Amino acid sequence: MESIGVLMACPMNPYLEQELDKRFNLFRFWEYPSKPEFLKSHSQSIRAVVGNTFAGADAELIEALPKLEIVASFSVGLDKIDLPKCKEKGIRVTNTPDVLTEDVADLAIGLILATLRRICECDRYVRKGLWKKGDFQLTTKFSGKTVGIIGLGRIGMAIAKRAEAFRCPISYYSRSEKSDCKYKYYPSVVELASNCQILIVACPLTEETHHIINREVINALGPKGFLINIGRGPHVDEPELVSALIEGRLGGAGLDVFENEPHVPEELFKLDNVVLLPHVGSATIETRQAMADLVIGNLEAHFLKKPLLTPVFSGKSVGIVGLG
Ligand code: 8YV
Repeated sequence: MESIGVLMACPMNPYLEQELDKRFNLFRFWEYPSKPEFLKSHSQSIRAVVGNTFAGADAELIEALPKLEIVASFSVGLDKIDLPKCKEKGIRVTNTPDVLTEDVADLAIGLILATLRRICECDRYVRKGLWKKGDFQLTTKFSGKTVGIIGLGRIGMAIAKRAEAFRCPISYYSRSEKSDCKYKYYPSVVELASNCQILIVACPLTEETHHIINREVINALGPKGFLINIGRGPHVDEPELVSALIEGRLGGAGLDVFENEPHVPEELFKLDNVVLLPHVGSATIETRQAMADLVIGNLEAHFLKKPLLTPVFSGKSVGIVGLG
């Protein structure tokens, strides 16, 4: 397989890079200052693209690679891949579901605790020597709070199970009600937000879920409500969120993702009621290795004409596209 051209869209994981390099003719896209020149010289040899949530395979790249057979994403989310274009051209798509579910759900709970109990701020308080001057202010209890989850896929469900251990009544919004689900369903995000204290975004980013958190939803969640986003930045109308936090129309927010990563609105840096993370939902050594192994396994399966491990499109049939 050493002669097969594989294009890595951006740096994502050293182990993945090293293992791809051992097996394939690996091109690191970011190392080429002129993308058009690179494509002119190498487009005929590239048969696979490896992308992630920062750089995937858009229509322009897909059109520029006439020999492209498979896009293997180092992520569960597929929002950086032009899926209709892949489908139209019979290009296979794989992602990395399941292996990251627990980490992302763990991080969601961590974000809730950090935001409500102000853990990061407490840490800063101690480091600055402020404890000697007096106790830290009181914070907000998590156990027993009502939790609303947008998107009850694998990740949403894993968060729900964890929140249950904190005695939290769970409700959810998704496109349709789940038949075998004990949690309360709300047919609109505004209704869900009006009926919970902690609202968690855990759905895939699609045209329908873009800015699913808007002014109306934020106002429904209210000054005592908390927003937790472990989905995608563009799920949230960020300027609306920032103004709601500044004006005290929202109690607080725990955010792992942002609209224009790695840029984070600077107004948020001044606020004490937010916790800001650099998109680290799946970022543990164990999970990133498992994700990398899935990417490699999918590429090997494809080129050895074996069944794909985690197909989204396997050429003819269409799997379920989702975050978790
Ligand atoms: C990573 C993610 O951000 O799987 C996803 O959808 O958001 C993440 O696991 C990423 O793709 C790692 O580079």
